[in-house]
Amino acid sequence: MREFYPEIQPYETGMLDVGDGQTIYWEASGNPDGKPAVYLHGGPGGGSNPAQRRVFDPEKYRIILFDQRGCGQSTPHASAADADLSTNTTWHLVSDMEKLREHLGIERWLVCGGSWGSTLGLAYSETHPEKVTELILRGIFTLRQIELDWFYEGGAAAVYPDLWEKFIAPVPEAERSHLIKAYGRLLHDDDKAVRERAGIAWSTWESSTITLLQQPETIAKFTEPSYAVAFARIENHYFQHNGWFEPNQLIRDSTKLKDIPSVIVQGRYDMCTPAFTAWDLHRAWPEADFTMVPDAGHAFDEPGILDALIAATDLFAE
Ligand code: STX
Repeated sequence: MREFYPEIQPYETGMLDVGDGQTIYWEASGNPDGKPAVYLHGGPGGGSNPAQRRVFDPEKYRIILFDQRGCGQSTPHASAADADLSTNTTWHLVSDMEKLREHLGIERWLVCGGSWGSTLGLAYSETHPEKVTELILRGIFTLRQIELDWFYEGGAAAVYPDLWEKFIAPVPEAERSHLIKAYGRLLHDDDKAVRERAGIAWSTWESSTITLLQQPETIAKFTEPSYAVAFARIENHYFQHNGWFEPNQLIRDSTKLKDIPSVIVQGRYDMCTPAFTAWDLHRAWPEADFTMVPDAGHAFDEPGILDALIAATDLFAE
């Protein structure tokens, strides 16, 4: 089993003004003369994480991480009382990636992402295929209604009835037939306590179910109140709009990717983005290498997932 590369620090960081009053945090680590690779974090709204640097050989890659609009160290932060998410959409993020690529003087880069990072990676690559040298995607999520219904409207309650009870607890009974909509209201309530209770419940549900076995440290990190409110608000906003995609758009348009060397990695026991989506993508895009890890959940640091991801970055480093 491959393990993370050693911890490293960025050799350069910055804040990029992307317009609409939004500034995004970015960082570069590894080898400044190495092969450019960008890692797309999850959520949306999850923010980058230093461990994401460590799926790349730092001697071979120039590793770029950034915080998508409204989260992490990007400003303004979506947890603010007066947060306005109207200029935070998938297509704004795709255009931010182009601004960042140009700002860094990168012509083409390897794109790697999991979960929502796979969604954004597909959206970006289907829009700008000529900018992508290779694509590495894990825990495939395409924001189809069936995927949202599975995780946020009751499907996964079949596996986690105990945690589901806690997820729906903040929502008045009369509103439980549309939980995403009900949460959207609670997350923007005038009362900060209501917003935080909702944000923490939302983030607890997600962080408790993304690993095969629950990890208390993961849950603690993702339920810190301002992190949780920003994460939940941004996810909820994207889900209420189905990511601004047409139905099945990302899978349908995967034909545009057939000439890009690509790897898809999916955990069999991924409860957040279940394997049927990765399978549908594999069927539509047979040119991409496809691995179903038999004993893993959703998160990128699950052993079999990490092993397959690093095998892919090592392969493409040559
Ligand atoms: N959201 C899946 C996703 O991208 C539907 C995701 N879930 N949890 C995360 O990301 C964090 C690890 C960032 C908490």
